Amino acid sequence: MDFFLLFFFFFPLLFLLLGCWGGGGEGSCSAAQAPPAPPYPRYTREEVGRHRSPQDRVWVTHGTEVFDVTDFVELHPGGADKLLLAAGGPLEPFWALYAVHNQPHVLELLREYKVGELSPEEAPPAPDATQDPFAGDPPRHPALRVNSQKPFNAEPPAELLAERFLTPNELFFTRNHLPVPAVDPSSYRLRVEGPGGRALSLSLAELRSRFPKHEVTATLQCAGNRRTEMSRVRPVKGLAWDIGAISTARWGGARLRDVLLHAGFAEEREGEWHVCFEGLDTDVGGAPYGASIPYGRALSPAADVLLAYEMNGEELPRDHGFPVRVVVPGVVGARSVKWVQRVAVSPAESPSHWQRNDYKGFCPSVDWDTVDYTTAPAIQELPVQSAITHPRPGAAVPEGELTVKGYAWSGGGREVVRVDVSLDGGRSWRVARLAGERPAPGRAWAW
Ligand code: HEM
Ligand SMILES: Nc1nc2c(c(=O)[nH]1)N[C@H]1C(S)=C(S)[C@@H](COP(=O)(O)O)O[C@H]1N2
Ligand SMILES: [Mo]
Repeated sequence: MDFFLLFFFFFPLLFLLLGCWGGGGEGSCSAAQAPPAPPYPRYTREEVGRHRSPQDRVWVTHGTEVFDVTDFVELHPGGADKLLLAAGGPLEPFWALYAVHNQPHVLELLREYKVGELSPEEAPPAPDATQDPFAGDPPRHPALRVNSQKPFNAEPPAELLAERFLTPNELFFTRNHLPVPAVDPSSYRLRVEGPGGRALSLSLAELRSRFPKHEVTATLQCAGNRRTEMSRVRPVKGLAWDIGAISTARWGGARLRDVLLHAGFAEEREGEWHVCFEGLDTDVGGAPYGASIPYGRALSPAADVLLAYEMNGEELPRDHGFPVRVVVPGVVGARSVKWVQRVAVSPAESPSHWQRNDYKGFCPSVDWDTVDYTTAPAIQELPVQSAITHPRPGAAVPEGELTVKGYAWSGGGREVVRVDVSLDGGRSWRVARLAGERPAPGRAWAW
């Protein structure tokens, strides 16, 4: 490694010297290769995004600076394939996964490749909903594996999933059913209502200041995670998720319980009650995305249900529910309603399509033409799950030693106690070393 680094540092210098000596004549030091100097040209994120391969040049950003690292790709100590994941976009989410880059010499090295500055963020064009309801969607990280552009559904590259316990916000999987609503945080209101309590209307500032901030590290998983593998057994309808419709973040917000108690709702209620959520995203008919959870879970202090306004220490990104989303740990992602605008206590489940006519499990002989959704309960807690993130299927592996990485998680706060790995089709097994946090019993919300 030391040899590598010396080589990187001295190479540009060497090049300059040779250029001056070898070239002879006047002005030969201002070689055509000389990197652009200040004032740097300005580029938009979109322009940077067009440089994603050695043929088109490989550009990346760091902060507001733009770099052309094409000539570094093959020299990268972490491998060309890894570096190329960041091509066309910001380095930060990847460098959050590989802390080896948090050293001054790495930034110095990067500086050699500077070619420009990002132009100040242009205001996004006013979305013309009649033309394209998705025109107002936010920009996304180019490394995401996109399963559907409109609505936007994408997952992080599988080989990065298990590199870090917390998934960087820019790489967290996104599952949208509808266009991303544009919410003005200063006029945002959360309504809370239903029989047995008084109606509340909370501003974002009130939600932040009136209730203690509670933090929970929780994995969210979409019910469709790994559908591509399932489809190999038998074709199923739905987005072709690989193994990445799952991610983990540290969520911060008010406990739903605290807000409901503040509104006067009782700790416990007789009979079957539900807490219903409505998002600000609506379908063409104006119906919002919605879902519900049982009342007991919403009120339970041990269930850690949040009205979250923070994700990994930052405000929620637009794709993940800015300014406020529900986070229901241990429960199928569909109930963690984003852009939540209304919380309603009700004797009935959410009337939403996504509560009543989707996200349910049936016998293998039932199909889309014969299904009767009323015969199955809405999925809440998910079962145990695990997948290998490295190596990927079909990858060539070296002779000798191989490190296998992956994730394991269970719904309902149930702790994963052991993961066994077989390298010979199940004849012999090895027990994996588990990384991550030590959870409180029954509250193992994270992978
Ligand atoms: C222009 C972009 C990048 C630059 C300039 C860069 C630079 C470097 C440097 C200088 C090192 C060696 C650090 C040391 O050991 O002191 C390194 C290592 C590494 N980089 Fe990067 N890197 C870039 C992008 C990336 C990306 C996008 C990823 C992952 C997706 C990545 C993954 C790694 C890994 C895994 C190592 C450790 C290799 C090892 O020690 O075996 N790098 N990088
Ligand atoms: N308002 C709203 N909330 C929503 C959705 C949605 O489309 N609209 N999708 C749900 C589904 S199915 C999942 S899996 C999670 C995904 O959350 P994420 O995009 O932050 O990963 O959000 C849930 N909450
Ligand atoms: Mo989902």
